[in-house]
Amino acid sequence: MTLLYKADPERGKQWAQLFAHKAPAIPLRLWPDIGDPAAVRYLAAWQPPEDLARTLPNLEVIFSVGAGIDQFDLSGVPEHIAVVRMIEPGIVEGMLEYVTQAVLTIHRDLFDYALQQQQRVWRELPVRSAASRRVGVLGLGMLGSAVLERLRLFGFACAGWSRSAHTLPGVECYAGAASLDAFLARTDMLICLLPLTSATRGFIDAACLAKLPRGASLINVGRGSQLDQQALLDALERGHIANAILDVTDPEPLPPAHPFWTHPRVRLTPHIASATRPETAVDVVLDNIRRHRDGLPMLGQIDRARGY
Ligand code: NDP
Ligand code: OXD
Repeated sequence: MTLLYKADPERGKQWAQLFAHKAPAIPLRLWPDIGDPAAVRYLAAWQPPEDLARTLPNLEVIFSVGAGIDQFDLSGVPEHIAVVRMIEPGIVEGMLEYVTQAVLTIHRDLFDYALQQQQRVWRELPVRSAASRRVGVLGLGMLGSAVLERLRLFGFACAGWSRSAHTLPGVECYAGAASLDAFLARTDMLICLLPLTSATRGFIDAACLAKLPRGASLINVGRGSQLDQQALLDALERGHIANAILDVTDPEPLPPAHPFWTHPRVRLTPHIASATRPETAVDVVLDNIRRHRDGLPMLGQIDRARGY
């Protein structure tokens, strides 16, 4: 009953130490040292090996080492293999830090102050209350709902949009395509925390951006291909969108000549908003292995038809 780890090798060493300590009965192997392929029942991976069914003939479960599973080509994963995304407190904490700093950067006018600094200008801008800023989160799952819970504490006017109906204290919840326009029309800071699926690819396009109020800002921490990057550039050019903070792009990294690199109203980070923390992720994977052995549902098992 081996677990094979195939992701960042440095973190793999931490996984191996944690497994040896917490679950010595479950052998953990680090890719590419797979040992007996027939013994591998569990795979923890960012990218599964090619030709999965032949490489690991007795595989039962793939655990994504990230919250997203869009990096897997599910057509190459046989139906009987369960796919589980990462639901663990460490990844939530990282996202709370990232989105909070992004929202506060925009709220406290740090884009404008950076431009003023370049020109050696010392000028106060009027300080607005958090309550006067309307934050809107696309996606009310593990991350979107946690982000809204945190942003509420600052007093922002919070709303979220998702596929199915949700109720979150102090958050205006919108659900489904019919309510999207109303959600966008009341949103000054749009934060994308949708999973990448066929329904969300290219979701933030020219039409979507046009429905935001003039002067709105965008924070994309979902996936790069959810955003039409040219549409964002056009909207920034027209001043319809004021600022964008992008942790994800398409491709990653962007080519050196891409205008985002030098755009004064765009801040880029290299897909670091959050990452699984081995010390908390291993507990979640071990719990799911126990559940799987006991025939219980695993936490985070994805619905292949929905794509997340
Ligand atoms: P969840 O699966 O917990 O939540 C997804 C949410 O999106 C749900 O509320 C779901 O609606 C909603 N949703 C999905 N499809 C649609 C749709 N077509 N229309 C409307 N709403 C939709 O995901 P997480 O919160 O765990 O993670 C979200 C994403 O964040 C990940 O998939 C990943 O891409 C990204 N991420 C980025 C990181 C980074 O470092 N930049 C780090 C970690 C994650 P419903 O509730 O109705 O099902
Ligand atoms: C994830 C990511 O999905 O790091 O976890 O993007």
